[in-house]
Amino acid sequence: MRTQVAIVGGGPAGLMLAHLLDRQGVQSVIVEKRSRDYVEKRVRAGVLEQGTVDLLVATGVGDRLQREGLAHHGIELRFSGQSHRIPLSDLTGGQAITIYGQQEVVRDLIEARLAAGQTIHFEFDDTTLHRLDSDTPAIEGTLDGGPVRIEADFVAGCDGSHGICRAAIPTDAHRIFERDYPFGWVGILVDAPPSSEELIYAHHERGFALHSMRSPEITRLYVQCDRDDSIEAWPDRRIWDELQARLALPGWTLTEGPVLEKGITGMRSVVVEPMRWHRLFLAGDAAHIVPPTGAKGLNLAIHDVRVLAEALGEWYRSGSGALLDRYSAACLRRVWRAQEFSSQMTTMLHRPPSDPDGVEQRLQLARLRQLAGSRAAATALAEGYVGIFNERDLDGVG
Ligand code: RFL
Ligand code: PHB
Repeated sequence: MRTQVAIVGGGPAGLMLAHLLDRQGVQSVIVEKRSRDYVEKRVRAGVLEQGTVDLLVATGVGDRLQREGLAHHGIELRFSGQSHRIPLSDLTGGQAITIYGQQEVVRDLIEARLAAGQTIHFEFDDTTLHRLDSDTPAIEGTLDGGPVRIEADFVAGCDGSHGICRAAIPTDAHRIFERDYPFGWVGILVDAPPSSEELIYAHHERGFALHSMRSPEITRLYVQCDRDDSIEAWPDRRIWDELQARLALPGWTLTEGPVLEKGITGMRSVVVEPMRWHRLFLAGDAAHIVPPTGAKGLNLAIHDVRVLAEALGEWYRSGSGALLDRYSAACLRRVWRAQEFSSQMTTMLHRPPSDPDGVEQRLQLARLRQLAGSRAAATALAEGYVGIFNERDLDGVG
């Protein structure tokens, strides 16, 4: 098989890259380890920045998103038994976030690609990468039990945080910056209407909790757990008890319901520099991971592939590699800004495993009170949350 861009991974990054390339007449092949059913049901992100929504809509894959996505104009911070609203839109000149499940974005992109007559090789196994430092890189693997080789001009590594592409870069050709946070999240998807119209980020002495949603009928909830906890340690009743305690507010009730899905995830930050090695380009979680408190991972993945598609488009149109050469640096500025925002949100809201003299907790509360009392502080948070990252400095590769 021969194509122009071979894409490893059919998550949001890989699917959106293929979509943007297709719109410029650049051919691609996607290989995805999992089945279509699995990737369409994998529950993950829920918060889309305005820029992400605008790109999906502008490129013809936003119809259902516009119909079913929930526009949110504020978020709530809960701490010390009080609640404080950050009016995102008022503070950012009208920007909003949209609640729309990542698996819905994935479904829409798969549908668009298949409707356009393009292929996605699901259940592609034993992927290996070859000759990435030549002009003729290739991917090999097995499909339906038989060997397959795909030759290409470029390989896009969109295979997430546990993929093979990052590891294909020789250790002396890149640096990995990593930080593990000493806690994790237990997340549940619940068949019950949300108990609040907006997202609630709760700081509590028992630990962090988050109330989110997927639709007017489905609630998404997260509760801070220990880094090494297993999901078996969190039967449904324990999760509900912690959520009820951490989100409690006089006059407000958290509606419980059947748990549809349950998962546990560690919190870490990773950045790979540079995001390119010869003909291999990393994008999305393959290149960087942010702790989910800032709701930035999916949005960064979409931003990466927008920049990459633009650069590959230029290469095929004019033969110029100038934008490809700037790809990594252009993405990394936004990545580090998102890391900084996510790290601040994470540190401000989670209970550290050890805080013997209570200093950390007092610093967190001082910061939260500043957000509640200062328009300047709240504006800075709102800009980070909706994804206004000094556009002139961060956007595009030009
Ligand atoms: P993905 O989604 O992991 O997709 C990678 C794909 O590659 C496949 N793959 C392979 N395919 C072929 N050969 C191989 N050897 C392969 N190895 C792997 C995998 O099966 C998979 O289909 O990465 P991508 O596309 O970069 O997308 C990134 C996002 O998934 C991620 O950043 C977000 O989910 C992060 N995130 C959030 N981001 C937001 O912007 N807003 C949010 O509200 C938000 N909430 C979250 C989140 C992530 C969470 N978890 C579970 C870590 C909430 C949570 C709890
Ligand atoms: C979600 O709805 O899954 C969600 C919302 C906000 C976050 C992370 C995840 O910060």
